[in-house]
Amino acid sequence: MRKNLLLLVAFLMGLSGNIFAQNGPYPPAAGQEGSTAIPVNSDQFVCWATGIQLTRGYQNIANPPAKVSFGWPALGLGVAEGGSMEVVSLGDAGEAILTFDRPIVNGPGFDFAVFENSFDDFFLELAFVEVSSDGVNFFRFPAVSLSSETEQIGTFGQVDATMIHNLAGKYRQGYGTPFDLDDVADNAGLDVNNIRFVKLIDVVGCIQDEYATYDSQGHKVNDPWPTEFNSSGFDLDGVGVIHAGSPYEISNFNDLSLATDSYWDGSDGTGSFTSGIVRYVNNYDPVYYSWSGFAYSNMRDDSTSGYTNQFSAITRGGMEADDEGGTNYAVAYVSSDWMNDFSPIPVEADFVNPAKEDVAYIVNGFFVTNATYTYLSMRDGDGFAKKFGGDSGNDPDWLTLNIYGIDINGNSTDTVVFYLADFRFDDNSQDYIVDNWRWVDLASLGEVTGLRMFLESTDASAYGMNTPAYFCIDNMYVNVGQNEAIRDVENENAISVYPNPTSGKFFISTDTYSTVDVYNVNGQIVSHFDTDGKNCIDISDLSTGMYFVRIASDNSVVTKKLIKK
Ligand SMILES: [Ca+2]
Ligand SMILES: [Ca+2]
Ligand SMILES: [Ca+2]
Ligand SMILES: [Ca+2]
Repeated sequence: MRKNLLLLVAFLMGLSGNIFAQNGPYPPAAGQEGSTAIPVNSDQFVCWATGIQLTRGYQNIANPPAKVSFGWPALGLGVAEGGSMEVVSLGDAGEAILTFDRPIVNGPGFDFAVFENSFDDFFLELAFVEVSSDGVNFFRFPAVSLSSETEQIGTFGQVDATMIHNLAGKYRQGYGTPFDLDDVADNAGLDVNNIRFVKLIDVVGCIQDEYATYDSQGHKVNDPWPTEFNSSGFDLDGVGVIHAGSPYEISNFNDLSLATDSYWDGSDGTGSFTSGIVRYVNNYDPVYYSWSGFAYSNMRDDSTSGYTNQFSAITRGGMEADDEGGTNYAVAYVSSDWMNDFSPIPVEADFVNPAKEDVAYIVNGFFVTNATYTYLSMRDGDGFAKKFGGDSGNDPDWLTLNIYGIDINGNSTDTVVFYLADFRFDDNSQDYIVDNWRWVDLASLGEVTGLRMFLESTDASAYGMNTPAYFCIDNMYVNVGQNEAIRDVENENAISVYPNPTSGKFFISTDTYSTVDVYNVNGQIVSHFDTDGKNCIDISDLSTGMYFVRIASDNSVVTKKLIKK
């Protein structure tokens, strides 16, 4: 409601006319000659962000602690709506890190574009833009702001688009501000043909020394400030990609059917579930009705403490959840080895492997958050586990998620350690328990045949962890394109299957094969065909979904992915 009021007031002020001539050297507003603005419906866009790690900033950095709350993370994903409301507000100095189903690459001209929600060409709320290939080292586009460094652009002030460059938010809603990776190509540590992350950082826009941020030329960046509303700062509508590499496989659990506010815990005895090409192992004990390993859920309870709420994430839903929560994610429970030394038994994920051949892929990473049960136990303590920090708040407690891979030879890789809670800071105000979806980068593990994960806590005894041993994940990105064998298959133009997707019959572009086997995503053969001189295969009897078609001839085997619709 306050947002609407802000928009109305600012709109009426805008009607009084723009106070600027075009004073600067940079491209003008959308629709004007020489503008670089790209309309949201442009066919240049090949994909949009599919993952987001959001860190909200203050409504007013000079008057903490109230933070912005307008919109929700998923409003920064997918195709930009081009309106005022379908956005997520970053707040003063807030940040968003976006991930994509495909790497962004440096093609001719602009490579991606960022959409903000400004309702006109002047109320421009700006953000710095950075990119990364590894999720660790981010490189900022060389921004320029030639706006006044001595006169604050006020709460409803105006920015001249011709005075700013390489800052997101330059153009009004419905028009993307484009970025060319050529501008950051000289950075060691950045592969402009493998950009996996785009990071947006609200500029704050205050010119007081205490809060000022600076452009690449040392100018203070000035934009409308203060904007002490729940929608303060840069408002992200979406990030569209113009030049992209080969797609990743994404395991996001949205391909699993689940009723609202429910979960699957393995009590049907199947022992695992599959999302995309990743298989998640579940152990269910029918005697004790207990489970460990992975489950999946769309539970939304972020307030009920205790074991009865073991299937909820503190985020109230998965990566794509809206204001109502929901959408699927995975919940893991790490049991301890009570038969022996009570050490944690790692939970397991590996890949669907239809050809039963050794495959290893690079897992880019996934998003993680705390389970509600674990979060509330660490925050408040419970009958089994301590309150993190202790009564004084000074105890240096922590909870870590530890992830390692299994390489093609069956050996364990290095371990990536991620802090789900960290109270080791001398300044207790910096202590935190993760309550949003956070990216965990796993590319450093190299090519793996699967992942193993376990938890460790400072609150433990000889009988294992006291802290509830749960965590939640969503959106695992697997880079199958890095695997030479698979890449060769994908690039095998000599044999194709078509149409793909198919509703029943499909054709193979050769009749020299000897056998065709169709595998489901669990690696089970569901159909077998011997050559009979025909190249038409009928799978009308199979249910809809993804299959692998393995075509064998005397001297080669080719596996093709096929969608039955
Ligand atoms: Ca480019
Ligand atoms: Ca805005
Ligand atoms: Ca949006
Ligand atoms: Ca999901």
